[in-house]
Amino acid sequence: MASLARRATGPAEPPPPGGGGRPKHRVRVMILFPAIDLKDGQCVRLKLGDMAQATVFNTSPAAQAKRFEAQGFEYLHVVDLNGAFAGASINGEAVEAIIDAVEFPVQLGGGIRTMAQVESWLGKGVARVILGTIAVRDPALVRDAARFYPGRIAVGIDARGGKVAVEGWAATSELDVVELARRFEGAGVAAIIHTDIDRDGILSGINWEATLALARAVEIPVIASGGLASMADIKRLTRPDAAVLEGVISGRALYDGRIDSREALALLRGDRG
Ligand code: AMZ
Repeated sequence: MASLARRATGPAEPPPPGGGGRPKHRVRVMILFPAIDLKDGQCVRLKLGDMAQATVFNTSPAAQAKRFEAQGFEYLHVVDLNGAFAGASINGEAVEAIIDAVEFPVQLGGGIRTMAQVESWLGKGVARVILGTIAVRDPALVRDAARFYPGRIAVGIDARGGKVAVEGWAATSELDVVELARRFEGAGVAAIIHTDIDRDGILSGINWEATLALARAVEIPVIASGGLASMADIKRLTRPDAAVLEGVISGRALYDGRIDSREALALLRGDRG
């Protein structure tokens, strides 16, 4: 997909061709985002978001990022886990090493809670930032950021039983997922990344029902996350009703070889490219 952002030089995606705006729920390319979660400078996967249950998959996040790029992925998903708990970027050095090591666009979340942090990361070459906790606490800030940086702000909605969790998932709000998502309609938000916490890192399969319901309820493109387990999930993405999605994030299944990157990318490109 030639329109993906390269570095901090403008909106992540130009308006689609054809004028008149994007036809509702018509996504051209299904993106498979490999995930790098950073804990204490290393590339890890957690189970159910629990920092005590971390498996280290690579001690060099930059080397892992290069590996994903060489495998043909087109967009990298990075989370600063310590940052999500602390409310500020903690693994900044590792993130900068990743950005320096690769050419493909990187989206970054975890601990980005102020406009200054948004600007700083976009200035350093992150293609788009993911805002989670602050989207609940201060939606106006997210709308302002999206207005200043159209196409470069994504909202991370992490759901536990349909309710939105924040602060590294240590706290669950009373807010409903769709209700939160609707606060950003028309604001220029590039994507909503919907993570099902109760599935994350345990290979139990994507929560299709909740993710597709969200995607149908809003105009903002939705990315599925949490639980991607096997090629069956990838195949599920090629079914017509999944065309409302912009993509899917894969962590553990890619690291432990349950999903073969070549096979998965070929399947998605064959069907959607
Ligand atoms: O695994 C976790 N405990 C976790 C996680 N992966 N907690 C937060 N996050 C991710 C969210 C989102 O991408 O999925 O951190 C980001 C949100 O961070 P913040 O600081 O904006 O709430």
